[in-house]
Parts: sequence; C-alpha cells; structure tokens
Amino acid sequence: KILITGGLGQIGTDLSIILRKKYGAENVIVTDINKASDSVLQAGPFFHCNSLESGRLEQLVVDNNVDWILHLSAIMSVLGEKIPHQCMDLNIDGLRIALEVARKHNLRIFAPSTMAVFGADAGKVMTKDDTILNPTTIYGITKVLLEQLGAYYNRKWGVDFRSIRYPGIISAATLPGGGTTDYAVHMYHYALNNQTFNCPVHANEPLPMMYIDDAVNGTVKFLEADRSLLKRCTYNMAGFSFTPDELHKSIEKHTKLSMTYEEGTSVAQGIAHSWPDSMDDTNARNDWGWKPEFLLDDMTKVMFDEIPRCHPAVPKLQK
Ligand code: VAH
Repeated sequence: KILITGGLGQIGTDLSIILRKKYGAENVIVTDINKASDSVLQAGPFFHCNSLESGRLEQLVVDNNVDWILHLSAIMSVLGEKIPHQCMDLNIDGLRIALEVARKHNLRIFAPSTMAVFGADAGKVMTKDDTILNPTTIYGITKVLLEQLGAYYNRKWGVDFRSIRYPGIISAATLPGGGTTDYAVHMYHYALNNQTFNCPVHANEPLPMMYIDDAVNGTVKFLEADRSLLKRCTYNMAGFSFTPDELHKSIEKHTKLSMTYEEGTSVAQGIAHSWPDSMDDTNARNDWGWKPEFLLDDMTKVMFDEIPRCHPAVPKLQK
C-alpha cells in the first residue's frame, strides 16, 4: 500500500491517478492538509493529514498497513521566499517526521527534490547529478537537506530512500501553487481565457521543464525499480528546456496570447536566473531506464485539451 502526503498538490494529483490504475484505488491512500473535493473523496481513500502534526502520519501508516510513503508536501520556491520560516518548518520538519516513520516501519520512502538545489556555481548547461550545490532560495536549501538527510537514512539505517530532481512540471489538473515555473502554466490559462499575461520571468530566460505525464510515468518507473539498479538515492530527471518567448510561440501556433513582461528583476526572475538552463539526466536513463516522451509542441497541444476538461469554467480552444 502506498500513502501520499501533499496528495492534492501538482504531482500528487496525477501520480495518485496512475498509481490507483496500477495498484487499485484502495491501495493508494491520499492525504493532504487541504480539504478534498467530492470527486477526490469518491476516487479512493483520503485522509486529512498535517505533515507537522506529531503522530498523525505514523498512525495512518500503521492503520492502513502502508509499504511506501510518497512524501510530497512542501512549500515551493517563490512562496518560500515570502514565508521562509513556514517553508523551513514544512520542508525540513515534515521530512524528518516522514523519514522517521519510514525508518521505524521499514518503508520505502520517496520525496521530491528539484533543480532548485543548484545555484550559480553548478554550471548552467547540462548540469550534472554530482556538482556543487549552493542554492540561493530557502526552498533549494531545504531540498539539499532532503537529499542529504535521505541519503544518510539510507547509509545509516538502510532506509530505501529515493528522490528525483524535477525540472519545472507543467500540468492541467491543478492550479499553480507558488513556484517559479508557474508562469508556464499561467500562459496556457491566460491564452484560453483571452487575457493579457504579465510574465514575471524574462522573455529569454531558459529553464528545464517537463510535461506531467512524463513526470508521473518516470516517477512510477523509478519507484518500481529494483533497488540494486540504483547507484544513488537522488537522480536528475529532465525533459526539455524553453524560454517564455519560445512557449509563447508554441502557444501562438494554436491561438493568440497577448503578453507583457515585468520590468526589472522580479523574485521569480532572480530565482529562475540562478537555476540551470538544462539538466543532464544520463544516470537516470542508464540506471533505471528514464526516457521522456513529450516535447514542447506536444505538450502545448495536450494542455489546450486538458485545461478545459479539468476546469469546465475555462473556455475551450476556438478552432
Ligand atoms: C518551483 N516548480 O518553481 C517548482 C520546482 C523545479 C522548480 O521545484 O519552485
């Protein structure tokens, strides 16, 4: 059985759907601090869980005979700069609680990392798994700690800790939630709603990105991989890279999007500029068979179908 914390977030929403298809709805327990909608409640077991509430996660693990924890609850980059103390509380203390539960009950534990662990000294092009990690954001700092603490639990107590450094993930089901890469998801929504988008990231700032289907399919492959294949706890996982201007052009193959750019350096721009332009994921490809399927224009096509399907209030693309 699999238990997901932060299960209503961007990764959890789509990951729980594919895991339930594979393992059965009853065997995937979604938890979150937020209230579940009726459709979530109908889809399978859901429990309220504040990742910082002492004993709650452990009680859910014991009551439900859980084998794997997917600890997804976290505060992301831009929001983290607004509320750094809450970001430290959730991202550090929440992780410690989850790792302890995994150690005590001998569980596999997955927790996401991110390209935000890299800072300016990491090398911007095809940034490797093993490089200098000097992040500038509190979010990136908490994720370096996540990688290191997980690796420590693995060495010291043999906990099967696994992590992926994701690029920006683009998805339709959830609305953006406080990240630097949110701008890309917003652009699709603004295009469909026929509104002008004021982009916080500069037109020519490239960032590594990935479509959600690749992200969740790759994650399932990684979760299922035999531990003996893994030569490290944390792997870079990359899709493709684009700038806001390139995404704009991809969108305008389907519909008009009127755009302006924030002047000067917004918080998101400062963060985006400190992150890599592209990531090297050779180790993930070689060790456990990671392979992305979506390129920029494939993603644009699917996003225009998926957003109105997931959010009926958003108008469909005029063809
Ligand atoms: C953010 N989407 O923008 C997240 C992510 C790789 C970036 O961790 O903060």
